[in-house]
Amino acid sequence: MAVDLATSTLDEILGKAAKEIPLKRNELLFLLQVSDHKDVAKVFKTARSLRERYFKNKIFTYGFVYFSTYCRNECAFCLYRKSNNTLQRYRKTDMEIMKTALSLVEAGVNLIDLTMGEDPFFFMNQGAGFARMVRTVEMIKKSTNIPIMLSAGVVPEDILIEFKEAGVDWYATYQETHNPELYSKLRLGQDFEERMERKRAAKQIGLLLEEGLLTGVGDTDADLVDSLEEMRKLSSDQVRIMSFIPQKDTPMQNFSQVSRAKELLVIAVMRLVFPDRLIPASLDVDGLNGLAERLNAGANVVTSIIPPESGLAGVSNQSLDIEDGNRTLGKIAPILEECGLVLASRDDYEEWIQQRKELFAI
Ligand code: SAM
Ligand code: MD0
Ligand code: SF4
Repeated sequence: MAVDLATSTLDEILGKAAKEIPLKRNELLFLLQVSDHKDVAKVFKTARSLRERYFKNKIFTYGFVYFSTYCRNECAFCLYRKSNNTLQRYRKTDMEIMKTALSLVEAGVNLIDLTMGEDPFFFMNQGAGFARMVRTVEMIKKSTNIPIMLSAGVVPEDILIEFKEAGVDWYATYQETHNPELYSKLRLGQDFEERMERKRAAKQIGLLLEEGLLTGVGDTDADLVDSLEEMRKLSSDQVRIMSFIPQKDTPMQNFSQVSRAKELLVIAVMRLVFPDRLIPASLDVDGLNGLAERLNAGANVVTSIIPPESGLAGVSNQSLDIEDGNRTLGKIAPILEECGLVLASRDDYEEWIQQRKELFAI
């Protein structure tokens, strides 16, 4: 019977994944088509057991500092695209960035993610505007020794080196898709290869790398499988997927909302393909309410923790859960507990990144 065949195929694929035998393209495509409730639950269960093998029950947490919402780009999916003039933008001062970072460290996050749009103020004169930001990073690092991620778009390579020397550990720049044609409709006017190349350069310099996907933007399962392969080739240390949230006053505002089923399945498949990597459950997509289902699918990092009253924004959800304090460690901890998970310590996190950096040490 067809149903039995499908079940035995699924069991066979999951059996291979559990033994960490690399899955073939047709097997990955099969997994992305799983829709029966019980079958999806099986995929998630295997993903969780692989997470446990590498990370026990520990979950990492990242503080998010969106320090400038100005941007020179026109990404079709993004609220912060240059021509959106319905928006009140901000650029935080060095002191404000420091203060927010310190409060997040104090609260107990494992990493600070410093994110901005491609703010022309920083990018002017081949990146000369980054000089003060580099000093700010240095100050945060000196006073806290916290791991730091930079998500500032396609930063010039020499500036990336300066950031590395100042204490940046991670470079995050999401391709969204590895299908160049789809990319050109999403990241309007931005060079596909240049973005990929900067990630390879960052890895060469010795930075850890996060690669990310958007789903619900016209991507197919074949595109998603291609992306997994590209992530493997990049040796991405952290891999993510987020569901597209339509934004008012942007070209994609009338795209229909997608169910979260695909995002969750891809999180699980990422765990099967990259069992030892970091995979975020972002609070930016569905807030605190969406956390348990992402952890249940095999994610092991909670990202986009934002202090209330900081005047800071989210990316895919500008204000969701921020002022009411729902993006804090205090709110996350009980959800982890319900999932049988615990907050990882700074030592746990530093041990992971140290071991990961040593893998690629030149
Ligand atoms: N400006 C830099 C850049 O684009 O690389 C750094 C910001 S980056 C963290 C912004 C990311 O948020 C995008 O790469 C995209 O994956 C995600 N994002 C933006 N708008 C979104 C939306 N409407 N729905 C879901 N995710 C979105
Ligand atoms: C997040 N809002 O983790 C952040 C952002 C940028 N490195 C990450 C998309 O959800
Ligand atoms: Fe700018 Fe980044 Fe938004 Fe694109 S995704 S418009 S680069 S902030």
